[in-house]
Amino acid sequence: SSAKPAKAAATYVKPHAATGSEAVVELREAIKAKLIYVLGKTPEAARERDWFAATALALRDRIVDACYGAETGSVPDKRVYYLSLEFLIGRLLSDAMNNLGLVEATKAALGDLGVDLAEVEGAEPDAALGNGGLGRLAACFMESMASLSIPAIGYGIRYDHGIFRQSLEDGWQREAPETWLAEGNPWEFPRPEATYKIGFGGTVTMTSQGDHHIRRHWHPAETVNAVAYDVPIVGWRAKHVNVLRLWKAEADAPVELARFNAGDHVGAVAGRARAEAISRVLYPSDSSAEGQELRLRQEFFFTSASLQDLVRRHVAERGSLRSLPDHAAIQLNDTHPAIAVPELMRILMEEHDLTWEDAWQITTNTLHYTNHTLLPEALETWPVELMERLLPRHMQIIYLINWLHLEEQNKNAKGRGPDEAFDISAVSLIDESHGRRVRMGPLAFHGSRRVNGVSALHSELLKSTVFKDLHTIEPEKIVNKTNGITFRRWLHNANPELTALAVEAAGPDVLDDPTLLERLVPFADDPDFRKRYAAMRKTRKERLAQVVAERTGVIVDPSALFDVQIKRIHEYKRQLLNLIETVALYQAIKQAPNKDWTPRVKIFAGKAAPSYVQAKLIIKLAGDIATIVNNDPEIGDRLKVVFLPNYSVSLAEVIIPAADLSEQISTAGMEASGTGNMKLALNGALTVGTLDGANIEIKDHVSADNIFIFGLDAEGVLARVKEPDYAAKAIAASPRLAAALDAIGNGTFSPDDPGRFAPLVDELRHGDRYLTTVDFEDYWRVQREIDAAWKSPETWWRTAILNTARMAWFSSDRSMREYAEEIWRVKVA
Ligand code: NBG
Repeated sequence: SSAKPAKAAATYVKPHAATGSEAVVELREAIKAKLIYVLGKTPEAARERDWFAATALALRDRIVDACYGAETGSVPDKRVYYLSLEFLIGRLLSDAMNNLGLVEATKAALGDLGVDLAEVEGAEPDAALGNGGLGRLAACFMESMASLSIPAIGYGIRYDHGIFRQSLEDGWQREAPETWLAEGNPWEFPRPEATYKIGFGGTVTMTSQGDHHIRRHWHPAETVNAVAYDVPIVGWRAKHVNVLRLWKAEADAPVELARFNAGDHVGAVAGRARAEAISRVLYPSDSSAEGQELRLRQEFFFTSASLQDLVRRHVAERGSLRSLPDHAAIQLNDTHPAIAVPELMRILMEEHDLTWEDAWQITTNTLHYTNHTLLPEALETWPVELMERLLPRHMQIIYLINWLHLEEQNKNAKGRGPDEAFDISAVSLIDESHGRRVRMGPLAFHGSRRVNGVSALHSELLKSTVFKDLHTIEPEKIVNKTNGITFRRWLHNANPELTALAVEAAGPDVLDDPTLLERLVPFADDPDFRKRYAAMRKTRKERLAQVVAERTGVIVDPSALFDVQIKRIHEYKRQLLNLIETVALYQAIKQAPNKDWTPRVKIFAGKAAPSYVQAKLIIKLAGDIATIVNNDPEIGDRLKVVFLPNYSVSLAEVIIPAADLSEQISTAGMEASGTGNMKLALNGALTVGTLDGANIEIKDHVSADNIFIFGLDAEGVLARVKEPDYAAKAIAASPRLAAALDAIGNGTFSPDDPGRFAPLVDELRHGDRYLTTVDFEDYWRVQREIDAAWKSPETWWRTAILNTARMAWFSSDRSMREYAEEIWRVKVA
């Protein structure tokens, strides 16, 4: 794992006689050659990190071969461009080996060299260029597009530092910079020839073109270079390779020589530092807009570079930009690249002489926008003043887009009935009520051909809440595209034991067509299969128990129910609900220690945004509860609580196959989709969840008998928040809840600082925006139902198998097919 210290000593032992097929021999020699000639190391001196780089380079050659094998030189009819500020791809070695069909060969080749593949895999740092679900979704989509042979380029930022490294210091989250590039990245190809100038600030001039035609031209005060780095993404069975193109920011002049020569050695590189800051760090906020100038610079930087790149490619291949919508579909992943609307307009008008009307028609037929949240604090808006200073030309274009849009609405208003009428300010792209701000969601909506939500419920809520009025104007624009996950990573690679069982029961074609997982359904009633499914889980739980012991020192019993909640820490995701239930359970066990309790291990992992005070306090609470509960001799193995630090894609790959229970307990209406819910259910964890996001569709697929649903639904939430004192009433009605809150609030878990958790408890008693108190009793009820279910293993494992068998629809291949057919109009073979 990435958290493991690199071993200084060589693990190399003298190679024994080579065995195996030609592929193994070839691969072995290739890896050795990379080690010696590219890395300049002898096998004796090589560390695991060196073996990793050598292996990656050898496999990358084969990916390149697959590239050229496929469609040499042919121009695809239509390309997809996926613009995302985040790509949480994690490690790439197992992906590459698996998709190239070289897992066994690589293992044998390294074995011949006396090197252990698992150790080499552990030496790869996670490419953690994302915060959570949004970034991981982009990574799953890239893999699926390659597997479906959809010609696509992903565009993002090559951050020097991805999501911060989380450690716990006395239970408090500490953040340290993440350094995935410290030893270089063997997967990437630097492309200095693909460099674009990105402007900021400056002025706009006008020139008259006769016929009262005025042309405007932007003269930026400052330019930064965007330099391309390409990471090839190989699809399943190496039939197709796509590229993830990440932009690095560089200064025009690395050093101002005149200043340097005048003795100002620091000032001479200040411009360089300012330019390079743009791709320095990933903003660590998930579900809240930071509103900082550097963030807007990042957004414009990568959007402009990507648009310039794809426009140049289109012109080279097709000549006229008028056909752009026929050959390019651009997907905006959330509003982070929404500045693409005015930037594409500017490029088309200023650099390619198109009229406003033509440019608008091309723009709005090429762009598409995915919304990923309804939380008001996460909806991006930028102060007009900042936009005018940083992007003066874009601000003018936005004003004109808005003016034309509002004119149109004023015209249409005359024909509208009273029930269709709306306040014109509701559809304006400029918010005038909180200081003047540009609303990026409405801008992306208005500039796109299609807008999608990420689960059925979420897409419906888009229509009735954030985009209610824009939806009335264009009722065809919003469509749903429920999220998915790539089964290659989250089943085949993360859980080879379960994959083997699936292949045995459903046949090897299940690797190509996950819908064949349905063939597992009859096996749910086969006692022998159930036993082996349970054994698979046991193996994975033993492995997780080992990791838990290594990283937290807590010893857990693999025969206990492993109950996991792994995701970003956020109040709406309600880790606090789970922790309050943990306290109530602890109190109940203490009151009746001799009752036949179902032994549980509650496992938490997730990062909090560094500025999110309540979320960090929730992490501390988990740690403090763990300390008391885990050390209480009266409790023993009946209950253990674990917070695993530094949650990451590779840690998820260890936890998910080991989970018995998946906590998906957000306040209904607030989790746009969730994707961890899909990974866990696919691996056979039973879900305890609210009717929120994709949980609803998971329930529809696995059937209501095979999932534990509790709490208010989205409508219920909307109704309840209108009732006065709903939290006080809920607490008064539940002595169990009241007692748990008292314990947390009075210092039972924080004797060193009894008032520590008052801010959490006070918020629940007096506000409770996330209805934690309201859902508590039903959550407690369903958890006891789960305790009882665990006691009948036949039913439990039957249910688990049915979950795996019925999750095929949540493959991101299905999502990508739907996008291709219904949004991008790209044919999929
Ligand atoms: C997140 C949602 C998740 C969803 C992912 C991927 C943001 C802004 N949104 O529910 O919270 O699964 O996006 O769509 O990160």
